[in-house]
Amino acid sequence: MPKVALITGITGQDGAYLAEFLLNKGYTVHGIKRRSSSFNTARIDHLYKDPHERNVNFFMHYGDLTDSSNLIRIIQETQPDEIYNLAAQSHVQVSFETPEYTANSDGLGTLRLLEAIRILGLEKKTKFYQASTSELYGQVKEIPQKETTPFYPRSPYAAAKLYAYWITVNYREAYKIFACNGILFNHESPIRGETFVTRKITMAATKIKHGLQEKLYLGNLDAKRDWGFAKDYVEAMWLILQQENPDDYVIATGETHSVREFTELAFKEVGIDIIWKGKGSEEYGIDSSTGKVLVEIDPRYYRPTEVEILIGDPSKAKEKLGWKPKIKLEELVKIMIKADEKAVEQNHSFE
Ligand code: NDP
Ligand code: GDR
Repeated sequence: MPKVALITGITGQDGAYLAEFLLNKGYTVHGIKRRSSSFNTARIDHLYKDPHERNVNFFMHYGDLTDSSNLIRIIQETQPDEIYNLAAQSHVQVSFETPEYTANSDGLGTLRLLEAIRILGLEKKTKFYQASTSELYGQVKEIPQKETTPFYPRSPYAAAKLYAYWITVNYREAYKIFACNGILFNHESPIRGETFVTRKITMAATKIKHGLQEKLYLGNLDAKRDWGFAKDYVEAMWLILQQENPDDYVIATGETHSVREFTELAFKEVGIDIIWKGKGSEEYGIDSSTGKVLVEIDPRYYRPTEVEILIGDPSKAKEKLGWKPKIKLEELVKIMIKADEKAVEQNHSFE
């Protein structure tokens, strides 16, 4: 019998890559998607199979992490060997505007899934992966950050994910559920949400090159992140659940770069050399050959509390999982720009 996986957040960046990865491994994959008034399945449409066909191994269920009865029913019906909890209100800045909802979906949502496993008596059968985050380190206490580095969340998102982290550890210890945290540092791709800074930058650089956008407005250029490639990271999620014992792992590249550096790389990739002038909120980026201002600061993108620097130490994952990142920043930027170029060209041909 093929293994059965249930993925929450299947319509997101990681959910889509993980679904593809598990289907390639021969899993039957069930995903939970939210009802929406507009289409929200663009990232997984290529995996869709008509449920009337034979040998279908990919199924979608309507659901929401804020609805326990719905989660219990889906888990009862699907009897998963592995649950990957990737669903979340995942935008840090938005969490300052919707803190209660973020706590409900990201914090309590994790508890609801773990309780469902317990209520259904699946403690011995169902393994559980929790999408934990480098945001837990927040105001960092150690560089680089590893599994033993103390947490100091700096946003409602991170505080909600802190609860989710610890409830996962607690259910592992209290009920012997094979429950694990992957503490993943930022990971990006051509299907990254368009309001996260990397994708916002690669799309803007591409559009500016093609004359489809005038300027890019950004917030804190000094923030530093350890950016990896999402496809590499979903493999780590799977590896974490294939070990003999449940445990928590940092997944990162071990390199850190500023938003300013990422911006320079993206513009360089489309053939524009950016030079920076001014300081703080007055800083701006110009095209060195034309002198045109292409990047400006909009303080609206500053966060009430910021995470200034993240850099992960993935040694444990390397040693125990045999995992290491294949794609580093320069190549990641190239992959993202190439995909955005293609999208711009395709849109053009429709105009
Ligand atoms: P996305 O924002 O791309 O995807 C989030 C997914 O969660 C979407 O499918 C979304 O549905 C779904 N979702 C949101 N709220 C609910 C809810 N209440 N009930 C059910 N589903 C919901 O995130 P990523 O794929 O980038 O990240 C996956 C997970 O990993 C998230 O939990 C995130 O917090 C965490 N994480 C991400 C990192 C990253 O760098 N990408 C790093 C570390 C952790 P819809 O499409 O309808 O909006
Ligand atoms: P992050 O990602 O908050 O690290 O959370 P994001 O790309 O939103 O921000 C990264 C850094 O860039 C700075 N920044 C801007 N950010 C956005 N979104 N838009 C801007 O215009 C901008 N200008 C500067 C931010 O201040 C920040 O310092 C992501 C999410 O995927 C989380 O779900 C996940 O847990 C963490 O990564 C690890």
